[in-house]
Amino acid sequence: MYALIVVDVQNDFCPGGKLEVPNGDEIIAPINRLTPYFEYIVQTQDWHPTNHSSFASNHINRKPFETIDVDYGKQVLWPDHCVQGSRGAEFHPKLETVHTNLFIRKGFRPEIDSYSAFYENDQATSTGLKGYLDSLKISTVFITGLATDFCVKWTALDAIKSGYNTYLICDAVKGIDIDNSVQNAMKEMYDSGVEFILSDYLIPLLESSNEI
Ligand code: VGL
Ligand code: ZN
Repeated sequence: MYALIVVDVQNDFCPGGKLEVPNGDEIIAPINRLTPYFEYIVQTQDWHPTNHSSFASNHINRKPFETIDVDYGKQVLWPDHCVQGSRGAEFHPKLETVHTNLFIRKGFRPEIDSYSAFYENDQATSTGLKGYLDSLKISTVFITGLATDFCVKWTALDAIKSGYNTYLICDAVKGIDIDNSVQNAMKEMYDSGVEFILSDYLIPLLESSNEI
Protein backbone atom coordinates (compact mmCIF):
# COMPACT_ATOMS: atom_id res chain seq x y z
CA MET A 1 0.00 0.00 0.00
CA TYR A 2 1.13 3.53 -0.63
CA ALA A 3 0.09 7.01 0.48
CA LEU A 4 0.49 10.60 -0.68
CA ILE A 5 1.65 13.11 1.93
CA VAL A 6 0.86 16.77 1.23
CA VAL A 7 2.89 19.03 3.50
CA ASP A 8 1.67 22.49 4.58
CA VAL A 9 0.05 23.87 1.40
CA GLN A 10 -1.33 26.81 3.39
CA ASN A 11 -1.94 30.45 2.51
CA ASP A 12 0.97 31.72 4.63
CA PHE A 13 3.46 29.65 2.61
CA CYS A 14 2.06 30.82 -0.73
CA PRO A 15 2.72 34.17 -2.48
CA GLY A 16 1.30 37.01 -0.38
CA GLY A 17 1.51 34.91 2.82
CA LYS A 18 3.45 35.67 6.02
CA LEU A 19 6.25 33.21 5.22
CA GLU A 20 5.93 32.93 1.50
CA VAL A 21 7.73 30.30 -0.51
CA PRO A 22 8.60 31.86 -3.90
CA ASN A 23 6.08 30.49 -6.43
CA GLY A 24 4.78 28.12 -3.74
CA ASP A 25 1.35 28.02 -5.37
CA GLU A 26 2.82 26.46 -8.54
CA ILE A 27 2.78 23.05 -6.87
CA ILE A 28 -0.99 23.07 -6.43
CA ALA A 29 -1.79 22.01 -10.02
CA PRO A 30 0.56 18.99 -9.93
CA ILE A 31 -0.82 17.94 -6.51
CA ASN A 32 -4.41 18.26 -7.74
CA ARG A 33 -3.50 16.09 -10.72
CA LEU A 34 -2.09 13.39 -8.40
CA THR A 35 -4.76 13.15 -5.70
CA PRO A 36 -7.38 11.19 -7.72
CA TYR A 37 -4.90 8.31 -8.05
CA PHE A 38 -4.40 7.81 -4.31
CA GLU A 39 -6.57 5.87 -1.93
CA TYR A 40 -4.68 7.26 1.07
CA ILE A 41 -3.82 10.93 1.37
CA VAL A 42 -2.46 12.67 4.45
CA GLN A 43 -2.30 16.45 4.62
CA THR A 44 -0.36 18.39 7.25
CA GLN A 45 -1.23 21.83 8.58
CA ASP A 46 1.27 24.04 10.42
CA TRP A 47 -0.81 25.27 13.37
CA HIS A 48 0.91 27.64 15.81
CA PRO A 49 -0.39 29.45 18.91
CA THR A 50 0.51 33.20 18.97
CA ASN A 51 3.09 32.58 21.73
CA HIS A 52 4.96 30.00 19.68
CA SER A 53 8.71 29.82 20.39
CA SER A 54 9.59 29.69 16.65
CA PHE A 55 8.27 33.23 16.14
CA ALA A 56 11.03 35.87 16.23
CA SER A 57 8.43 38.26 17.68
CA ASN A 58 8.39 36.18 20.89
CA HIS A 59 12.13 36.74 21.50
CA ILE A 60 13.78 39.95 22.62
CA ASN A 61 16.15 41.48 20.04
CA ARG A 62 15.70 38.72 17.49
CA LYS A 63 14.77 39.00 13.83
CA PRO A 64 13.13 36.51 11.50
CA PHE A 65 15.54 34.05 9.81
CA GLU A 66 18.11 34.23 12.64
CA THR A 67 19.02 30.91 14.28
CA ILE A 68 19.03 30.32 18.04
CA ASP A 69 20.05 27.40 20.26
CA VAL A 70 17.22 25.62 22.07
CA ASP A 71 16.97 22.39 24.14
CA TYR A 72 16.57 20.24 21.03
CA GLY A 73 19.30 21.90 18.93
CA LYS A 74 19.16 24.81 16.48
CA GLN A 75 15.96 26.63 15.72
CA VAL A 76 15.41 29.14 12.92
CA LEU A 77 13.20 32.03 14.00
CA TRP A 78 10.33 32.82 11.66
CA PRO A 79 7.93 35.66 11.02
CA ASP A 80 4.59 34.93 12.73
CA HIS A 81 2.84 32.45 10.43
CA CYS A 82 0.07 29.84 10.36
CA VAL A 83 -1.49 31.18 13.54
CA GLN A 84 -4.29 28.87 14.71
CA GLY A 85 -7.61 29.94 13.24
CA SER A 86 -6.13 32.62 10.96
CA ARG A 87 -6.69 32.83 7.19
CA GLY A 88 -2.98 32.27 6.68
CA ALA A 89 -3.26 28.88 8.37
CA GLU A 90 -6.02 27.72 6.03
CA PHE A 91 -5.17 25.49 3.10
CA HIS A 92 -4.78 27.34 -0.20
CA PRO A 93 -8.29 27.65 -1.67
CA LYS A 94 -7.21 26.03 -4.96
CA LEU A 95 -5.82 22.92 -3.23
CA GLU A 96 -8.12 19.96 -3.77
CA THR A 97 -8.74 18.38 -0.34
CA VAL A 98 -11.73 16.15 -1.16
CA HIS A 99 -9.62 12.98 -1.38
CA THR A 100 -7.74 13.61 1.89
CA ASN A 101 -8.31 10.97 4.60
CA LEU A 102 -6.22 12.36 7.44
CA PHE A 103 -5.32 15.93 8.44
CA ILE A 104 -2.46 16.32 10.87
CA ARG A 105 -1.89 19.57 12.73
CA LYS A 106 1.60 20.24 13.98
CA GLY A 107 3.55 22.94 15.81
CA PHE A 108 0.75 23.55 18.31
CA ARG A 109 2.95 23.20 21.41
CA PRO A 110 4.35 26.67 22.25
CA GLU A 111 7.74 25.37 23.36
CA ILE A 112 8.60 23.14 20.40
CA ASP A 113 8.53 23.54 16.63
CA SER A 114 7.44 20.71 14.38
CA TYR A 115 8.63 20.52 10.78
CA SER A 116 8.17 16.82 10.07
CA ALA A 117 4.80 15.14 9.61
CA PHE A 118 6.14 12.28 11.80
CA TYR A 119 8.05 13.79 14.74
CA GLU A 120 8.37 17.21 16.33
CA ASN A 121 11.75 18.92 16.26
CA ASP A 122 12.94 17.08 19.40
CA GLN A 123 12.88 14.00 17.09
CA ALA A 124 10.95 12.17 19.82
CA THR A 125 7.39 13.51 20.16
CA SER A 126 5.22 11.64 17.66
CA THR A 127 2.41 13.15 15.61
CA GLY A 128 0.76 9.73 15.32
CA LEU A 129 1.37 9.44 11.57
CA LYS A 130 3.55 6.33 11.82
CA GLY A 131 0.84 4.48 13.73
CA TYR A 132 -1.73 5.46 11.11
CA LEU A 133 0.40 4.35 8.16
CA ASP A 134 1.49 1.11 9.82
CA SER A 135 -2.03 0.13 10.81
CA LEU A 136 -3.03 0.51 7.14
CA LYS A 137 0.01 -1.53 6.01
CA ILE A 138 1.35 1.40 4.00
CA SER A 139 5.00 0.83 3.13
CA THR A 140 5.61 3.49 0.46
CA VAL A 141 5.08 7.24 0.77
CA PHE A 142 5.12 9.95 -1.89
CA ILE A 143 5.89 13.40 -0.53
CA THR A 144 4.71 16.75 -1.90
CA GLY A 145 4.24 20.27 -0.52
CA LEU A 146 6.04 23.18 1.14
CA ALA A 147 8.78 23.88 1.97
CA THR A 148 11.40 21.60 0.38
CA ASP A 149 14.15 22.80 2.73
CA PHE A 150 12.17 22.53 6.00
CA CYS A 151 8.93 20.61 6.52
CA VAL A 152 9.23 18.53 3.34
CA LYS A 153 12.86 17.62 4.05
CA TRP A 154 12.22 16.58 7.66
CA THR A 155 9.16 14.59 6.64
CA ALA A 156 11.18 12.72 4.00
CA LEU A 157 14.11 12.03 6.36
CA ASP A 158 11.76 10.74 9.08
CA ALA A 159 9.92 8.59 6.53
CA ILE A 160 13.23 6.93 5.61
CA LYS A 161 14.19 6.50 9.29
CA SER A 162 10.77 4.94 9.91
CA GLY A 163 11.45 2.37 7.20
CA TYR A 164 9.17 3.53 4.37
CA ASN A 165 10.10 3.53 0.70
CA THR A 166 10.15 7.28 0.25
CA TYR A 167 9.69 9.27 -2.95
CA LEU A 168 9.92 13.02 -3.36
CA ILE A 169 7.74 14.25 -6.22
CA CYS A 170 10.10 16.97 -7.44
CA ASP A 171 7.62 19.06 -9.44
CA ALA A 172 5.24 19.10 -6.47
CA VAL A 173 7.59 20.71 -3.89
CA LYS A 174 9.10 24.20 -3.54
CA GLY A 175 11.53 25.71 -1.04
CA ILE A 176 12.10 28.90 0.95
CA ASP A 177 15.85 28.78 0.11
CA ILE A 178 17.95 30.48 2.78
CA ASP A 179 21.74 30.24 2.08
CA ASN A 180 21.47 27.41 -0.43
CA SER A 181 19.18 25.40 1.83
CA VAL A 182 17.17 23.87 -1.03
CA GLN A 183 20.25 22.33 -2.66
CA ASN A 184 21.52 21.15 0.73
CA ALA A 185 18.14 19.61 1.51
CA MET A 186 18.04 17.78 -1.84
CA LYS A 187 21.51 16.37 -1.15
CA GLU A 188 20.60 15.30 2.38
CA MET A 189 17.45 13.57 1.15
CA TYR A 190 19.29 11.89 -1.71
CA ASP A 191 22.09 10.68 0.60
CA SER A 192 19.52 9.26 3.04
CA GLY A 193 17.88 7.15 0.36
CA VAL A 194 14.94 9.30 -0.72
CA GLU A 195 14.06 8.59 -4.38
CA PHE A 196 13.27 11.50 -6.69
CA ILE A 197 10.42 11.22 -9.16
CA LEU A 198 8.34 13.50 -11.42
CA SER A 199 4.54 13.35 -11.54
CA ASP A 200 4.52 12.88 -15.34
CA TYR A 201 6.48 9.68 -14.77
CA LEU A 202 4.51 8.59 -11.69
CA ILE A 203 0.95 9.04 -12.97
CA PRO A 204 1.17 6.33 -15.65
CA LEU A 205 2.57 3.97 -12.97
CA LEU A 206 -0.33 4.79 -10.66
CA GLU A 207 -2.75 4.15 -13.50
CA SER A 208 -1.41 0.62 -13.76
CA SER A 209 -0.81 0.43 -10.02
CA ASN A 210 0.57 -3.14 -9.91
CA GLU A 211 4.03 -1.67 -10.57
CA ILE A 212 4.27 0.22 -7.28
C1 VGL B 1 7.68 25.50 7.60
C2 VGL B 1 9.09 27.02 8.54
C3 VGL B 1 8.27 27.15 9.63
C4 VGL B 1 7.38 24.59 6.45
C5 VGL B 1 6.84 25.61 8.69
O1 VGL B 1 6.21 24.23 6.23
O2 VGL B 1 8.34 24.22 5.75
N1 VGL B 1 8.80 26.19 7.53
N2 VGL B 1 7.13 26.45 9.69
ZN1 ZN C 1 5.81 26.86 11.25
